Amino acid sequence: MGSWWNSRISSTKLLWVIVVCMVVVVFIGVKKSNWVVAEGTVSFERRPVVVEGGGEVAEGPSGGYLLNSSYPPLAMEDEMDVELPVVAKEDDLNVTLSGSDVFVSANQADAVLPVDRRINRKYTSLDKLEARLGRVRAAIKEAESGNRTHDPNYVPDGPVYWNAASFHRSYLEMEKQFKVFVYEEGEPPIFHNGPCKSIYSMEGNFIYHMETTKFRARNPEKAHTFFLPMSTTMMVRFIFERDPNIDHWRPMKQTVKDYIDLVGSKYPFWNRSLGADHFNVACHDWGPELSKAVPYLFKNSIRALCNANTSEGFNPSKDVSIPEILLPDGTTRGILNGPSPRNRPFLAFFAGGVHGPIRPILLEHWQDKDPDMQVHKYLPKGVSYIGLLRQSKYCISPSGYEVASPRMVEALYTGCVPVLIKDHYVAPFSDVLNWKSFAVILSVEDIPNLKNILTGISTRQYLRMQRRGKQVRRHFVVNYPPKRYDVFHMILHSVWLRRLNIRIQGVVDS
Ligand SMILES: *[C@@H]1O[C@H](CO)[C@@H](O)[C@H](O)[C@H]1NC(C)=O
Ligand SMILES: *[C@@H]1O[C@H](CO)[C@@H](O)[C@H](O)[C@H]1NC(C)=O
Ligand SMILES: *[C@@H]1O[C@H](CO)[C@@H](O)[C@H](O)[C@H]1NC(C)=O
Ligand SMILES: *[C@@H]1O[C@H](CO)[C@@H](O)[C@H](O)[C@H]1NC(C)=O
Ligand SMILES: CC(=O)N[C@H]1CO[C@H](CO)[C@@H](O)[C@@H]1O
Repeated sequence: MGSWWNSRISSTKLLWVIVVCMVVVVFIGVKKSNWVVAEGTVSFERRPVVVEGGGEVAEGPSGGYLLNSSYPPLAMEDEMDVELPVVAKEDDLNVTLSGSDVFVSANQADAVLPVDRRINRKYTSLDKLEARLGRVRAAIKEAESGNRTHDPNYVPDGPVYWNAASFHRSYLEMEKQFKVFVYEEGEPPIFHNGPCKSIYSMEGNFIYHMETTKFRARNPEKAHTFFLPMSTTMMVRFIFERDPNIDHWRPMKQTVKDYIDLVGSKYPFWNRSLGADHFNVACHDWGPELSKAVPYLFKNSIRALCNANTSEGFNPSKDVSIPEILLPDGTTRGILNGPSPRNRPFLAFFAGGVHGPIRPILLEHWQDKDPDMQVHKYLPKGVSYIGLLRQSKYCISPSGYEVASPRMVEALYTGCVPVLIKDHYVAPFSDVLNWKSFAVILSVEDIPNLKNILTGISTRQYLRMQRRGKQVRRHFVVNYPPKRYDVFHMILHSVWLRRLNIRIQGVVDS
């Protein structure tokens, strides 16, 4: 044991870790790296991540995600086969996230010595993997100032990105390195399945594409993250409790809990990170609530949610906002284009149900008030919704019952500039995209002034936003099979970024 070890760990703590222990180390840098900070568009709240039992608190980054360039130099791959220091030096760590239940007591561990050797080998591969991620972080950081890499399909560029060069490098590194292990446990229709049509289509789409993509690792030892292939929408459809005398959440939450218990007892990975390198997707309104079935799923795991409502615990430093995309027949056929700005006679358009607190205010001020402002409840028969999107310069996307709505993607698909009126919402891919460059972001208080605000935007600025909206469209398009830079890859990239921001470390001391 090195002397630094003795000097840093008290003898009581040493007892805990004496034979085998696992420590999850979450690296959270403090630097505001502008490429992933969504200034103003969304509120990046600081939310503490509290791990039960451990009592230690990991603070979220102040303002965005970080790629702290001053990670300690990492050993080259070849050297990694030799045993590594048991824990990172204290100054390497920002926050240590270590629940007491990740420690194995000396007595327990004595009895299972053969297992230790197995675990030992496992950690070596984890350490290699982490070392490679360390080099990726450095490469992404370097890309901010370096020359651009050639890319045959598309080179991200321009103000729609917080930092196009860093994003590009991060994307290319993801393509080279990222490996996701998909648990095979669970049966359809709840698992390995999900809707691919209609409003929750992103759930089924992602699950299906994740199971068939080249990013899927067959060997979990080589995986950076672990995907939980469960569908909230399918749970609601098949095991929702309709008896009003019974807690209707219970069977669904029990299913989530049973699944995590199953994979957590069968494999070492959930316990190793307390869920921090695990992720799931949910587009259904109840996704956030069902994730509460397992405290670590809610607090530690990467939850890719359509309903990225910060008031419901969405934490942008670890969770991923995904777009809600309404696919009537499961494809984007016929909805991916629109006329030029010159051929858009209406200033603004909205049509939809009077759900939630914001829409009544919008309708009160603008329904049937002004022919430039096409604001309606439901459209009369024979009037085309998609046609009005195409005839309008700005398309209003207010929250309904939930923050997510397919309207902003419909706007981008049809060349209409989205106007977001949402509270507590983190827009999809805000880690990479600067929404303010291609959308108008307003608060509820702006509604009475809506027309003035929109007419106050110069034609030049409008044309810029419209052009940029067409540029980012590729990031929201659903393809079969997925294409580079499309919505599947953007969701995966957001997960990749979250994974880059943590460091998981197995500790063996023998
Ligand atoms: C990066 O992380 C190191 C160690 O965690 C820390 O000492 C340093 O202050 C951080 N750098 C910045 C710019 O935040
Ligand atoms: C960037 O490109 C220029 C010209 O092509 C070259 O001279 C320079 O060395 C390159 N810089 C790096 C860091 O590769
Ligand atoms: C993970 O922890 C749980 C609860 O502490 C335990 O029941 C389970 O057996 C552990 N899994 C493994 C693979 O050790
Ligand atoms: C977001 O979460 C808060 C807190 O649970 C809730 O009051 C609100 O209705 C949710 N949805 C929207 C659209 O804000
Ligand atoms: C040990 C260490 O460097 N801790 C820092 C982690 O980051 C927070 C801010 O996010 C700092 O306040 C801590 O000092």
